[in-house]
Amino acid sequence: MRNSEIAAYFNELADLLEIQGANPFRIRAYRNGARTLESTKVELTRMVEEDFDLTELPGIGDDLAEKIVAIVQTGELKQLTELREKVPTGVVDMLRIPGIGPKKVHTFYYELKIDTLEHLKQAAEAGELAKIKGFGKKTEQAIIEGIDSLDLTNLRFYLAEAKTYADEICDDLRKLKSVKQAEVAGSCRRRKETVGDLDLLVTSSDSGEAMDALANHSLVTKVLARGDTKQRVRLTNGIELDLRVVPDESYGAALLYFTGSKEHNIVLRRRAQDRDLKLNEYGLFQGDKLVAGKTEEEVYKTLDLVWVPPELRENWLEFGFEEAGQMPELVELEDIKGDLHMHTTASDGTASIEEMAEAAKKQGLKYIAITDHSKRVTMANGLDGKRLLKHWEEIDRVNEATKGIDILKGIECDILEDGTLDLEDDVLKEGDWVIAVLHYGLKQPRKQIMKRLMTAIQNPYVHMIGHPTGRLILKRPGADIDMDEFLQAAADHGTLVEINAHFSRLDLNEVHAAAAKEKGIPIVINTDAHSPEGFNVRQYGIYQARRAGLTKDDIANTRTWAQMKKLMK
Ligand code: DGT
Ligand code: CA
Ligand code: CA
Repeated sequence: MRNSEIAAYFNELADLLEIQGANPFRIRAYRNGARTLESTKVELTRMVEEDFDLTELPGIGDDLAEKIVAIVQTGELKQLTELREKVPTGVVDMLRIPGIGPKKVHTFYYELKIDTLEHLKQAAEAGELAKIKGFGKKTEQAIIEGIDSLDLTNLRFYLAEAKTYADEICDDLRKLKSVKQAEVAGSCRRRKETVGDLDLLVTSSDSGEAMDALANHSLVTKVLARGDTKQRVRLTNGIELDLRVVPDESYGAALLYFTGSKEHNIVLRRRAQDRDLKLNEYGLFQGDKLVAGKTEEEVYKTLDLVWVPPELRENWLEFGFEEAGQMPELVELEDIKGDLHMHTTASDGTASIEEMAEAAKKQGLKYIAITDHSKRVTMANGLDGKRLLKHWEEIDRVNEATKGIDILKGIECDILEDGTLDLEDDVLKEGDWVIAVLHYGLKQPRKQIMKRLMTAIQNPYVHMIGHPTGRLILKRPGADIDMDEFLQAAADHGTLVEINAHFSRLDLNEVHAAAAKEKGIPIVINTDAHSPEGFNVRQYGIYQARRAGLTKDDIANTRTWAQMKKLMK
């Protein structure tokens, strides 16, 4: 435990005490103590282990010293745990509003009984805050703007990051004796592109053990709230996680409930009502009698439904599949045989052709296309026609010498701003696999963007449009594309489209990927790897395809290269 983490306990303690209206001297003592700890160079954990007398440090008296020892030895501060139970999380959240301190929060909570940011904003908008002494219209406006600026809904994380953290914690909780089952739920289980917060579900004979283990986990920096069966913590990367401990007989119902989506759940609850049943996180009930709840399958079955893969639980495609009596067998990672988008040191990759081929083999792939950048991407040392033809000779040589995988001659060719391709047809036609992409001028008007895409789609040597919109999730929107026109043209000219598997691209998105399937366009899932580790994003492309309801057949590179060529122009 770092000193700053110990200090955080005292700062939180001071905040909570002040919200409660405790003695100002005590509050100040904790704040000063926290400051002292933050500036102490010696590691406190070690000092405690070595039995050093902490009261020798300036600003640390008996009370603080005792508390530091407790924190280091147990990871807990009893007084803080008790205070957290008394002050709702929503009230503590108010401290995040710029210019709002514990004193004002005290007034909101104890005088106005406001306990969430949402209600606080509503009260400010209704002019209720200006009625109390010391608050004016200006403060109200500042509070409204302050809450908006927290941008709570937009604080989201890439699936890849959220899932990595959640999986590690989940695996560790599973190792506990008292824990029978543990599963990640929420948007992470549905494999959404981004995750707001993590939801973790465990069944356990001893909820305390699971919660203690979570509180002490190396990825957890702070316990935000703790009840008998619920705990909310903050992880080292800032994402928050809700843990829920449920009895074994409710596991399926709870997993269903906390996986969501809310919209999917609403439909399920309505179906339950139609059958005179009641569905909640504890089970499916007939009166007081539990009729299903141990597994998700059981609950679905009682509602006359087949189990729905979590990726489809958005009240979008799944109930149509149910009605038609055909829940699709969604594509799986193991189905993928080739990867047709990657880079080497010839442009901006970090590994050689051989190294990429070896790494691909380890992933179980049977063929890859090396697709370095074309010359327009000067930053990435893009290839001109002459260098590309040489590079392709080299690829042929390496391919000859490499067993167990086919290495294809590819290129990621830029579609220039003026609507022409970065390389001549005479060059492109020598390759096995040509990707065309938009990199520059993404903000051009729709008309020009469409003109560029049409050039590429209609080119007889272009096999696929890579990351069609060029968006970067959480960073920038994609180009303004008439998606229907784009996909229709691709279908008409036999040009394939990509789901780029990189977690910041996932381009096409699930709605457009489903539309591509509708038009009968084979979709290619590629990693766009720039290093051997780059192949690790393969799974995210699969999740995106699954969320679009796509099966093995819908994905072109689940075929062998020989079979796949039949789908290409
Ligand atoms: P997120 O965290 O914004 O990425 O999205 P979710 O889907 O993980 O949402 P979250 O964390 O608020 O809630 C987790 C699940 O719990 C959600 O998918 C469905 C369920 N849930 C939460 N609140 C409600 C609710 O008010 N009604 C229903 N039916 N389900 C809810
Ligand atoms: Ca969530
Ligand atoms: Ca949640």
